[in-house]
Amino acid sequence: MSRNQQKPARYTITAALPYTNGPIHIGHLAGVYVPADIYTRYLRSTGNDVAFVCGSDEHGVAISMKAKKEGVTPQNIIDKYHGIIKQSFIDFGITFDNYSRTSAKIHHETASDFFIKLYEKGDFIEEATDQLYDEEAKQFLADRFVTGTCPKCGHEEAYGDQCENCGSSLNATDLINPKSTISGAVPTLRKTKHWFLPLDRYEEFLREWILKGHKNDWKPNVYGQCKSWIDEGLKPRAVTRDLDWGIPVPAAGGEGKVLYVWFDAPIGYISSTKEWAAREGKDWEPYWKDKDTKMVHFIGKDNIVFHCIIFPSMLKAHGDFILPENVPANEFLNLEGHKLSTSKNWAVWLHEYLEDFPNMQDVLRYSLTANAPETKDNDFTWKDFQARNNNELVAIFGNFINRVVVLTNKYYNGIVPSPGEFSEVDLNTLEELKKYPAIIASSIERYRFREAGQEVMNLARLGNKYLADEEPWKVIKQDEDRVKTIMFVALQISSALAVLSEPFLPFTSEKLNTMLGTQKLESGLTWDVVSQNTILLPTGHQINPAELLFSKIEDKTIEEQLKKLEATKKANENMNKEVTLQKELITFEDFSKLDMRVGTIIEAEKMPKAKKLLVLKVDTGLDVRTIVSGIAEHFKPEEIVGKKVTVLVNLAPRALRGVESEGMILMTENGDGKLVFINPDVEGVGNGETIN
Ligand code: B3M
Ligand code: ZN
Repeated sequence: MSRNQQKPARYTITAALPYTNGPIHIGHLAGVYVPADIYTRYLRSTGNDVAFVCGSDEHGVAISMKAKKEGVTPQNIIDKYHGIIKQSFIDFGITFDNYSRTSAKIHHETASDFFIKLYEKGDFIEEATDQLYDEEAKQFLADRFVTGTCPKCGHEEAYGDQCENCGSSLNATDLINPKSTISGAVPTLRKTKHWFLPLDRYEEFLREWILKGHKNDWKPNVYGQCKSWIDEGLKPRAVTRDLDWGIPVPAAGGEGKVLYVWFDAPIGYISSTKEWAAREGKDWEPYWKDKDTKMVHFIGKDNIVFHCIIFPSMLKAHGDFILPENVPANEFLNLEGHKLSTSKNWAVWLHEYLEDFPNMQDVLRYSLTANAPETKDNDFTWKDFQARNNNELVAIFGNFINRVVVLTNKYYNGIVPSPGEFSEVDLNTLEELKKYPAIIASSIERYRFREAGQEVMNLARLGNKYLADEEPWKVIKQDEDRVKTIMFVALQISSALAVLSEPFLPFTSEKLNTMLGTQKLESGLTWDVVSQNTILLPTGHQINPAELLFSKIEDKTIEEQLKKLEATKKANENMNKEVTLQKELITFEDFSKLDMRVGTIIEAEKMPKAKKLLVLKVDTGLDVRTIVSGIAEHFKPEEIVGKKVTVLVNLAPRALRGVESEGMILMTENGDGKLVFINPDVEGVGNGETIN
């Protein structure tokens, strides 16, 4: 029996707190937020009591690095991106009950209290140990302030606290060949006191709770990672840092130290719940302390160790809180065959997507769900995005609904007709319809959202095929009563679709419910109503006019997106290009000998029998002179006449192919390898290009 037929339950659903060091992209949506939202919408639609909480993760080295890079304070960074991220979630219909932030006072208090409870219970090991230190930057190196080779998998860009390649949680001193990301220096070791969570003491608990208790219901990719870490042996982990940005350590000797971001951030789920409950006049404690509450953490695979090993050990040590029932972590989404990367701008940013595809959130939600990296990394391509939209949303779902609503308005002024006797096809179709709520519920409850989303599309296929086979637009000519029955059946399928699609296509579902006027139904249309009835829209019910649910995406639109990515790739190549070494030093006297003037090209022609040379007449302000320039493969003569250029006028004249050239026009090369003139408004020239 699927859960939606059991008594309503209480759920706490958490979604990973995004770092506020940049906007969010499709990988975040696919990996964490759309699956979490689908699950939550389904739970609400089946009458459960749900707290869906999230918030901005505003501490940690990632924020400090971004601030340093942009020359602003960490507070500036978190204020800028907290707002952008929060708005993106609203725009994409991610229905958090609360979206908080870890810089909030309520979180500082909650996290500090949590630390003090463990501290006073003596759960921490307090110890001065050797930690990596950057003698140039004069600071300890933790987390992303240091990179090196992962001792577990050999990945060469592992961070001080974690390897993103294998997901392992690391101590910075575990890294092989560590290097400071601040100064590039090789770190030294210095003693400093920290508080350690003795994970090894929780091995037995973790074995019992995970390896025995969740062997069959946790996803293999999650269970497998947990098993390998536990089997490898768990070590004490420092939960404090020598940093100036974060929650101050509330313990003697904690001056100048803060809580480790991965100690405080998961507690952010608790503080977000408290903040929500206070605003709603609810009691937060049942959501975190009642053994009947079901808690599910939605995360990406790089967060598994923190949500399955470290945070549960903290919760166990604290003693007041429940543990997660499941942590259905997704793998990573790639973009056009390459890893999504904030730093390389290799991403589809949500705010930019909406500029290019206004009001098409559901198309992205649908295509990301259809390609969700649920069991392995997967790839988002713009071609697939277009195909999902045109071949499924437009051609099946949209086409079906449009026919039903247009024909009902055309034949019956929008009034649901009274059906005659059902044919065998009608009865079989209604039997099929009856199965879908449970089929989709079962997939959702097993966190198989790709499968569930395709079952919703299969329901649309059922309707689309039924209408195409029954052809009411033809039958109307000879058997009006038959058409009434066909349209009646099709309207029932449409109503079921309006409800069952809501977790996946919330914006479409809302439009569909409006078109069908389901808000006017006495009992309202819920998952349970759809599960128990196939007659959902009664005879005589008035529906509303049709509106298009989806529109075709043309090839040129996709080409524009691919061009944007191409430009990003070029810019990255340009940034990564080998920079020619600096020439030997010259004195200021040497430099002052150079006489460079603004000039204008007033004539240009190709040098006969010399494919690279143009002969130019240049007005240098001093005179009009001839200059021979090797730019014939980059510019047509006619396109540079009148162009302002920078001219080295006191270069000794030299004869080129019999023509005396008096000076040099300064050029450089852009990311595409094309020569460009050096002048104030030239774009796309990367740093470090030679100027000759
Ligand atoms: N801020 C997300 C990340 O690792 C991290 C999640 C915290 S959830 C408590 O990118
Ligand atoms: Zn690794």
